[in-house]
Amino acid sequence: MKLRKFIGDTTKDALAKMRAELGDDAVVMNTRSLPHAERPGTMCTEITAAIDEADFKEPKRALVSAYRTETQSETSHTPYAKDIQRYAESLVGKQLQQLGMSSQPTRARQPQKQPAGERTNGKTAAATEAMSHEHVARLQHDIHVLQEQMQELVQSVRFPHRNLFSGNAKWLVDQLLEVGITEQRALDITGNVVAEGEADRKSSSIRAARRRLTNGISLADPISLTDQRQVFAFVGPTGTGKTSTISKLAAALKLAYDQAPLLITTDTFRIGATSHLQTVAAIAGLPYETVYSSQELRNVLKRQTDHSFVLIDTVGRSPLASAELLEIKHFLQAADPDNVFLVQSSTESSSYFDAVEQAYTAIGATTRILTKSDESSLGHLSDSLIRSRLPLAYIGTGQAIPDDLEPASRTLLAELLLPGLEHIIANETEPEVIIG
Ligand SMILES: Nc1nc2c(ncn2[C@@H]2O[C@H](COP(=O)(O)OP(=O)(O)OP(=O)(O)O)[C@@H](O)[C@H]2O)c(=O)[nH]1
Ligand SMILES: [Mg+2]
Repeated sequence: MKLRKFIGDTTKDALAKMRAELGDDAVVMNTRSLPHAERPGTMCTEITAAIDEADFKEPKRALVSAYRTETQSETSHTPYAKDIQRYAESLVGKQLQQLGMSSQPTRARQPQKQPAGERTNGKTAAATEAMSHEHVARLQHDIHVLQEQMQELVQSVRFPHRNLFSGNAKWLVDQLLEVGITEQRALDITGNVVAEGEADRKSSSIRAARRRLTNGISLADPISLTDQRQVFAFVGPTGTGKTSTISKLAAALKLAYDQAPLLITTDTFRIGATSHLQTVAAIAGLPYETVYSSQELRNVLKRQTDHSFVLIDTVGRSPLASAELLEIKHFLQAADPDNVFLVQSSTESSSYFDAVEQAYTAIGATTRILTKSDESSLGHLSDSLIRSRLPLAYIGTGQAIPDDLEPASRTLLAELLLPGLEHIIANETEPEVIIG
């Protein structure tokens, strides 16, 4: 039996090193957290691994290397799924054997009565209890290690190309995949991050990946006061937040420019829809009109000329409802707006998101507003946002009116596309520069 220790930033990193060195037959004997030698204040993981001398002479790297060659050559990964499954089973089996448990299903044992003469006294009972505590702790620990190994295997089967990377780069690929970024984009971004030497630290790799994620997304300027009246219409599927966004914007514009925007609703289709905006207008003291036809809308806009901003609400429609979308198009033609904001929720799937864009640009949408970013990461929409012809103007970050609406910026987008990693950036503080 050969024993070796491996240190990594995480258990996953240490396991990867172990496999690279000892092959797939290595067995984890122990893991523990240690203070990081190079980064004071942070922890790393040490794994003690064991392997039979015989196995070590002939490490089973064949599977990994064949696997890599296969994935690099762009062919299907499915033939290797079985190998990985077998490997996973052998790992589990070994761990169970190590714990003195069979990996084979066994028949339930009958509880055995202890002969009266062999009953343990108080001292041995305490010792037995202490041992069993230790045993349970060790079991819990080993199960945790097993879970991590299984997760690693499942990831490798789902996303085989991630195995082209190791260390921080592989970790970055996993972070990108976890928020729904496509495998192809995750690999492209990570490849660039590595090539530019930005994967030395997790914090620098996060920053670099975020820059790359947001670079291709086009942004629109937020609404500002001009010397002309500006008319804005808001369209989109049902419930995406059109009326709420109009309410937020109306309040923000009134606050910023001391100009009360005129609110108009064309959403007379559903009972109660008009009262939503009407109530907001009443509370905020804003002028308000309801119109039932495109001609009526034309008349109102002709009559009401002394407002700097006009915000027009429309009924929510599915991208598949072509006849109803045509009605909205007629309203838009009558209003001849400066901008038609397509209001889309971050919770939409990427395919629905694309379908909505296609249907609504066909009737005149020019700019995008993303809502409900507080309910979902934007990772899964990354490809759609980069491909899109609609620049992004605002991001809705919650239900509160008027606070939860932000002008779109790369900084905000970066945090929404790859969220939840601030603690890593904060922990990996730059080393102090000593001069002299
Ligand atoms: N969490 C969250 N909820 C939001 C956001 N924007 C809007 N909502 C909520 O989404 C729901 C629907 O909002 P509305 O403004 O009525 O949506 P709409 O697009 O006008 O809906 P229809 O008129 O029915 O098509 C409401 O409960 C809003 O509070 C946001 O940014 N975050
Ligand atoms: Mg509405």
